Amino acid sequence: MKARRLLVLAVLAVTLAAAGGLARGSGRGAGEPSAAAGGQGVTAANVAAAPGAERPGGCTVIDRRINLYAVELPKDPITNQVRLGYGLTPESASYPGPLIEMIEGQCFAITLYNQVPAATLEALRSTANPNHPLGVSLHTHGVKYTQKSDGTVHSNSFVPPGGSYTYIWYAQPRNTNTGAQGTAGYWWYHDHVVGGPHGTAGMRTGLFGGVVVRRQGDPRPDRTYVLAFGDRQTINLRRSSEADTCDEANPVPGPTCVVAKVGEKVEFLVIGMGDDMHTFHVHGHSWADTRTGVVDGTGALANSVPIIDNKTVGPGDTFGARVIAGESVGPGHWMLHCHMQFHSDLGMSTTFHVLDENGAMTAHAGHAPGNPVQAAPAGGGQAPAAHGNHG
Ligand SMILES: [Cu+2]
Repeated sequence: MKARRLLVLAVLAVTLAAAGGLARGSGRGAGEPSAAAGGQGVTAANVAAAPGAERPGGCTVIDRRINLYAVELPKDPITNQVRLGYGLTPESASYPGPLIEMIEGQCFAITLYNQVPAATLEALRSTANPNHPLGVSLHTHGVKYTQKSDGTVHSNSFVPPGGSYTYIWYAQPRNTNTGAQGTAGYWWYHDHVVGGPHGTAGMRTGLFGGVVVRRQGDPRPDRTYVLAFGDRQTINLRRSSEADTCDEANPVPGPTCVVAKVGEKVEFLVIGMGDDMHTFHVHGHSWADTRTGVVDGTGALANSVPIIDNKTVGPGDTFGARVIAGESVGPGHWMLHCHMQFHSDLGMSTTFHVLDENGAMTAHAGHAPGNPVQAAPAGGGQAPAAHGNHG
């Protein structure tokens, strides 16, 4: 119990550090912390009052209640396409949406509010599905949920314009007695309703985000970045310089600014989205091809784990890659890209900016020297929406 209490305190500390770091930012950064992520000790009565709530077997306590808002964002500045996003508040909505982090054994109640205008949803509706209802939803991978939390039209678990609906996710733990494999892993959530019965238009316009389920005792990273490799050679729906908007004087971690200080443990949650195959490759860094992205232990099994720096990601796939920023190779501007050459040539590339130990950003070769900047605080990137404190 003591160890668990320490873990909870450590998790809380990381969350607070992340909150401090992101508060410096523009407010559009993913994982903008919010009081909405609090609200522990939700009673059964509270949850039962929200439409849609129904618990999967084994979920005896709601550990955390989260409000999530689906909103329309400004159009893409390059393509002028409609953009939607999920946020812990309407103001902080982004694509990808906030990272949702769970620990095995936890059960979350997530209430989704649909604030996307009906006219926008109508314009996104596929002409092949003229009678498809207007709405948004929250569909997830990896964790346990009942039909009522499927986030689909046929199960009537979607949210019409102006409405709300509560989804319940259970990070079922591994149980060697029953054979349950557990739910620890790297997953994603997304809309399954906008445009048609598969939510294709919802994902294409920005309704997606990452889910991490950790097992008790899993090593924790200092930062997590969610990177969705998608259609039209995009990373998080952006290409080339749009996918890397780091301000050299003040890099603010977020969906378009992948930054860490040398020595920090950085976790990438990679998502395959859309119709194409991709590969995830980062220069100067490698990771263990395991469930957590790190090697645990020193035995024969640990010694046989492959270390890789390039991994295939197909539609719907997700995995985690854990690296130590700049370890042995130093700070710098490390390319991070799809290794299908025509994809990278067309802009499926961004940069992993590794700051030095003082938090200074090294200049790109050929550029003027960068200004020293404040150390990006640990826990930046995507701050978990909620985690720890399994009650
Ligand atoms: Cu690709």
